[in-house]
Amino acid sequence: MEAGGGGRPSRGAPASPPRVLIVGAGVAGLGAALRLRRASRRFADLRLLEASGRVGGRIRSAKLGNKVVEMGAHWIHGPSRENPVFRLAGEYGLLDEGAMSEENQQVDIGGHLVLPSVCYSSQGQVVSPGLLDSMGVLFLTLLEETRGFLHAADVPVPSVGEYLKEAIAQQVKEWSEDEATKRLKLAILNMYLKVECCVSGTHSMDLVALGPFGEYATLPGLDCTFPNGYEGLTERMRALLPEDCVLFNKVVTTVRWGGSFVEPITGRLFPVQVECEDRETFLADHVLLTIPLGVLKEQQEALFCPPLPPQKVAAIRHLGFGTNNKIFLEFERPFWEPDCQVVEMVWEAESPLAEPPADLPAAWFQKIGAFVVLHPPERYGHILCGFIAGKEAEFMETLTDAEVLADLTQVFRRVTGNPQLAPPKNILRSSWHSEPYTRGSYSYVAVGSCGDDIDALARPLPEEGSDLKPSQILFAGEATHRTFYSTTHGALLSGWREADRLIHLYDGSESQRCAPKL
Ligand code: 6YU
Repeated sequence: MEAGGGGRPSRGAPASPPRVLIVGAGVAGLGAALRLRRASRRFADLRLLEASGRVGGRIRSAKLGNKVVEMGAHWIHGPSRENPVFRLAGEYGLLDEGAMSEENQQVDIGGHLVLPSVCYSSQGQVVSPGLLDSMGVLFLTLLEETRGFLHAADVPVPSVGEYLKEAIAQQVKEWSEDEATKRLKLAILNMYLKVECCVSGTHSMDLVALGPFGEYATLPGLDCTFPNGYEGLTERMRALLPEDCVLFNKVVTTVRWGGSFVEPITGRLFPVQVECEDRETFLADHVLLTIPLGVLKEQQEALFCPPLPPQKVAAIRHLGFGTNNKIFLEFERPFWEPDCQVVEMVWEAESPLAEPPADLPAAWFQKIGAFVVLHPPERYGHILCGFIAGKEAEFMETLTDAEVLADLTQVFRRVTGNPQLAPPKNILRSSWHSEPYTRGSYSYVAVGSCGDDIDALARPLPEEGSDLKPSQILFAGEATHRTFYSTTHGALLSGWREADRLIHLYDGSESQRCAPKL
């Protein structure tokens, strides 16, 4: 290997087309591949290396009995024209009429889906809808306030959680009800905090940075699902690529960059060499990495040679990547009403102003704030999907199905006050923390990091100002999108962004002429 050659690629037609490798065949990687191939014939020398045996990554549909459920991404958040996932799904004919309607696209929920619900307390009672609504409004009002610190010079406290707790403590002083009602109100607010942990994919909102929180952007449109599975999207994307374009079971273990690697057969020189677990190596002019932040956190030191520059390493360390898991439970008969779409649970001894239960084996299940009822019942039967975030979610992964089923049956019996309630007949769970090629669920801006870290993570290598060949390694994936991180549309847009970077690197005018449809 020699030192890397300098300069931008020449503007004239190169002797050989640039060779591009994309690592990871989630929606970011597939999106980038399609954009490159559609933009120009120049990018015909393109392959995806995928560690697992399937495309889709964190878009993963599965079967519970004969029903299709989502182990990863669930909704299109903000399904309207600006959302590229919505546009693609619509173009591929994957959504139902209701989701495609103009009316649906115009609803603006500000990122918070509110569905008809029932809320049970740990005392075995249904919580009054009035009390629940008033606490829901209070919680969302306080949460909205946190967005106001985006451009503030100073923040009163480092985290969203601390801000909410201080604001709640102030509210409590003004409450005039009896002690039992005050306790219940606090327990309800605590339930909303747990749900918010799932939304942000974090163990605690105390870990989520206050200042940058308002930078996450929402789009109009009432969140919708894929009737036949989210995976239809990524399967369709894959089908639009040449058959041999995606190589499966290729776990990339080393990315050597800034070099000069000779291809024996052609004598061509490449700046990057990628090595896989099976020892197979690939040479490339450009490698686009869409590896999840959880994997980068675990493996960045071993993965890159030479090591990543300090700013990139700091971004990987400081940004947050937490676990949000799902537990699907199928019941013979529902214990909820037909119009109910969410079953919430309030643990009366809990409060945002007190420490959460520390005994994971005894209380892990108390972290589940809500179960979504899969809708409509004609399609799903009677399935609840519980969301659980953080350390409790990671602990849940260590249990057996039978243990989870037994614990949750006890919970349902307790909250409904029906000791005879039949256990669920079927269970299916995600375990995103244990997944070797994900190591968690999605990213958030943690205390000690900010949007600039997202941009630092997204910047290609070598860094600007270097005289080495540019854009040898590019970075995409949900964690690299500054305003839509943690979503499928953020991931897709990040893939397109990096594809465009390469297109412009070679010939800006050609990419304009041959711009893809989307
Ligand atoms: C959304 C939703 N959603 C629930 C759960 C999860 C996620 N998301 P990928 O990981 O897909 O692809 C990388 C590939 O790389 C993969 O195939 C690997 O196998 C491969 N790879 C790894 N290492 C490798 C190696 N060494 N070599 C080769 N290959 C390697 N998003 O829009 N709606 O409802 C949800 C949800 C349980 C786990 C979600 C949702 C997140 C998306 O799934 C995710 O962003 C994208 O699929 C990622 O695509 P990718 O291509 O980047 O990576 C204020 C504020 C708050 C902020 N948050 C609010 C938004 C809330 C987000 N919503 C989440 C909610 C649910 C329920």
